Amino acid sequence: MTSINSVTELDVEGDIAVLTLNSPPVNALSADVRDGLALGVAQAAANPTVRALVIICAGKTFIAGADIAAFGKPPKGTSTLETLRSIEAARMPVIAAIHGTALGGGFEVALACHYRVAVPSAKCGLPEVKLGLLPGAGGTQRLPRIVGVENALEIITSGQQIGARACLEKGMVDALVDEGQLRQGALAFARQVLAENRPLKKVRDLDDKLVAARSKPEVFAEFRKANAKKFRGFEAPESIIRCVEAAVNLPFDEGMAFERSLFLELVASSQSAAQRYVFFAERAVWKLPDVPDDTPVLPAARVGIVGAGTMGGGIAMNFLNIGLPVTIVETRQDALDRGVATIRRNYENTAKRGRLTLTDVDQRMALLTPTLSLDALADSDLVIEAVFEDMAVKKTLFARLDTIAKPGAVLATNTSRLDVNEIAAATTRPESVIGLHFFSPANVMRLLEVVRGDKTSKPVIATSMKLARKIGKIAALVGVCPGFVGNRMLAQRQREAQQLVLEGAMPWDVDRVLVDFGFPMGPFAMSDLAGLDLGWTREASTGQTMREILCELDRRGQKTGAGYYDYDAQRNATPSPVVEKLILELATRKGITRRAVSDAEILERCIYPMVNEGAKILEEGKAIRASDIDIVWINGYGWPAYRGGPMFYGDSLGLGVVRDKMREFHARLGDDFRPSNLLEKLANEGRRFQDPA
Ligand code: 3H9
Repeated sequence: MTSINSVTELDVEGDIAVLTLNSPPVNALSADVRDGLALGVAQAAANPTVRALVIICAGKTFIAGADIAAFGKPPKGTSTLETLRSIEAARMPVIAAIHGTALGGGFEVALACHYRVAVPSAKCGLPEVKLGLLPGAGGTQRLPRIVGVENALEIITSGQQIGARACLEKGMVDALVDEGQLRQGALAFARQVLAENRPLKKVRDLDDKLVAARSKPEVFAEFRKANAKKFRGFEAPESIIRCVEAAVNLPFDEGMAFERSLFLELVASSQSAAQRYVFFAERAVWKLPDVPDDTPVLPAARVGIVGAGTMGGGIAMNFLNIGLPVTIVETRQDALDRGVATIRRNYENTAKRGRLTLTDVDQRMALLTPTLSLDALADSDLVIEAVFEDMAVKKTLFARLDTIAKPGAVLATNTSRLDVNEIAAATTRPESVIGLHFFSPANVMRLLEVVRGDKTSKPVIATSMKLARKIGKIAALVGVCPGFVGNRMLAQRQREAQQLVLEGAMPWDVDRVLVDFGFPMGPFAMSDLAGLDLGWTREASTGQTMREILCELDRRGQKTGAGYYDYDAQRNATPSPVVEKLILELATRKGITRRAVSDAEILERCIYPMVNEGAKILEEGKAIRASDIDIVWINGYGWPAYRGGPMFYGDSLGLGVVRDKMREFHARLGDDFRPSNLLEKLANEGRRFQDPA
């Protein structure tokens, strides 16, 4: 065994050399790893007895890609492209031996090898698109030469990880070897290559899979059209498509140069900076400064849910999906039956789309116990309340749960805005009470706000976070305040959207500006979708807001065919002249002289107060870090990932810019716009939310 450098070793078995990389946690392509690879290949080639080389990784995975933290820093060591060139040009067959995940630059290393073998549990993919990048080490040029243009476009623009068996079918790996026997399997494969005198298979020389697209250039136009909605706003997918076009139309080296130039553009883009930030933010949320990793967790094998409405049913599905038994309680048989039927229908729809078998559906439904008796929750480890948003109702329920639930059970409320401390105080065990704020539809939306009360115990927090991860959510731990993080900031945007409409904009102006910014939907279209009458009653209606006026006219949103917009039978929206007239009347009644409101003002008025509110949330310690707030907004409210979340957006504008605009609005429009202390402080110091405190 020879040590090549601090992260690579070379050893020789007979006439085959094995180069082992060992750079935890994921063997990312750091300067040391690249140097080690290039030197190792050279050293193996210089040994006259060596006739083949296996590249393998220690630890839990093959190379998981470029070192994401190193982008934008001065380059060091052998470049990735030089490293790959040295592998491909080696005098003997080089075989990549893959376990774990060969991703991005890691899979590109494997593609530069002459052969690839993998264990069945391995996965390969080019996920750069998720970082606002494209595969910049030949992935866009080599992959289409193996899997064809249509497959390559799909794989690279989705960034999906592909299981080893599917990789074998597509030709992305050449052979599977037994699980746990990667080294031996790769060595046996190498011996076979030598025995059969197989050629050095260089992917760059393949052409047959490209020919079809050369005579059918419309493939690209069709792909763009089919994915226009999915790619809207993102820069990387279009660059990827152009690179794959280049693979088809240019000689390999020119295609590589083209890929390089587009890759460098993306690395320097604000979108990629934002998406790389989000990558680390998604991992930071799990790190809780005062709840260390070794905090004991409580059992969570049996789940109880109170309320079989849309929320309760959706929440139940999360646990059924991972095989946990769920007892679901309602007060009336018809409501219970309806809830259970909805869960079954949701699963059956998934089965119709081929993503579950009917046996899976039956297995999941068999785990569900519907009941009208709260007492049935006596053996639940975790009880989640998903009943009507009413403090008195919730307190009564928690007082009862206190007498029913077993000692140590976690008692969670799914409230989206009520005081978790007050709910906890209705029990004799506030340390067991926590908020688990799921977003609707709860079986689909990735975000979970985990709301810690003043007395919530650390094991209860640790258990909730762990369970969140298990059901595939991304969780942010937040503190108790009205609306928590997400809805508290949303209230700022909603208030301004309403106000702007009275001052001079129309709902469709506000929606257009926010959709152009990157949200999937504007606030008024969103309200129409959710239903304007949520929480509205005719008796309490005062006719003083647009929402009340519309509800009084039975314009309650999409479901009634009219809300802020008019809807046709297919629910296509058009701006409503009726609403326009009502807005003008309301403004007159309120003594507001309408004026032209610019798109820039709409954006600033809707977004900057959110950034300011986020700063208050941080100041009050209701979120652990700015990036947790960004995670909430990206995963719960459709904030475009390529803008990194509201706090990152504030940082990228410059907090001085946000603060100055808030001051200007404050002077003109009043106290809602007073810059927070933290915003003032960071702006004065020229610092950012994301800088360490
Ligand atoms: C690229 O390759 C560009 C090339 O085309 C062009 C080159 C010229 N870099 O996720 P985990 C850290 S772009 C740096 O919790 P898991 C991660 O932050 C790259 N750090 O584990 C975490 O650190 P900490 C394309 C990385 O088991 C720790 O490793 N590749 C990188 O759930 C564990 O990570 C990708 O986009 C990295 N590349 O999942 C793959 N990867 O403990 C990105 C991870 O301090 N990585 N870390 O929080 C992944 O998808 C997952 O990490 C992986 C493991 C599936 C590998």
